[in-house]
Amino acid sequence: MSDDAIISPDTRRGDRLPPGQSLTRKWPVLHYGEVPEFDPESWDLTVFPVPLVDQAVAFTWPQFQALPRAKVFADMHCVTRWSKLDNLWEGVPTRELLKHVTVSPAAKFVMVHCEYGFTTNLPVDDFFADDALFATHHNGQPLDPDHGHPVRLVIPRLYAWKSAKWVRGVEFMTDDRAGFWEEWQHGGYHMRGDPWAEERHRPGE
Ligand SMILES: Nc1nc2c(c(=O)[nH]1)N[C@H]1C(S)=C(S)[C@@H](COP(=O)(O)O)O[C@H]1N2
Ligand SMILES: [Mo]
Repeated sequence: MSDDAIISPDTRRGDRLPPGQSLTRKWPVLHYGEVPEFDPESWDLTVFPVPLVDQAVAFTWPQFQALPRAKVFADMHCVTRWSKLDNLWEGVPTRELLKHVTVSPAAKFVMVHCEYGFTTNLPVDDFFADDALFATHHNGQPLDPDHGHPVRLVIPRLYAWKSAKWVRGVEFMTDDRAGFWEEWQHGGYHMRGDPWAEERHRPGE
């Protein structure tokens, strides 16, 4: 662990393994679809829509790289029941966006948009948690393409499917909408996904 890291509060629990999870020492790769190619010329990270933000912004790769950075020490819990503890992530805190846009109090949820149309939804407060990061590095190394290079979201206190890889956009919403794994045809995963409450699936319809 590094002295200057933000410590995710879940790593301070006496028992760091949420109910129904097993420890893994390896780092599994888990996603739907192909691993995208990274093109620094065309890559951007967009934040929208007006009027939920006062202005839509798009960070180019050089602009994103110039943003202030932080480290986060956190555990990772996949809904398929593996947990990987002791991760040191590095990147740009999600809260950094608040220095570039004013978010309306009417924005209650976020839809995260990724390459190839992958999406995931979460409450705005979880998105802006102190330990939430747009990560570029893991344990001192740039992310592998498989793990989300160049930028993935890390939301340590929710199940890892909310930690979207190859993130490209942040959409604020007044009402919640299901992302990819949250849609019924892809499993109906939970709209929030708190591992300590075992919020694996959405309550049935
Ligand atoms: N773009 C994208 N991000 C994604 C997924 C995905 O299918 N597509 N799967 C999620 C799931 S289910 C998990 S457990 C984590 C796994 O991250 P890892 O492959 O780096 O271990 O990525 C999440 N991020
Ligand atoms: Mo997962």
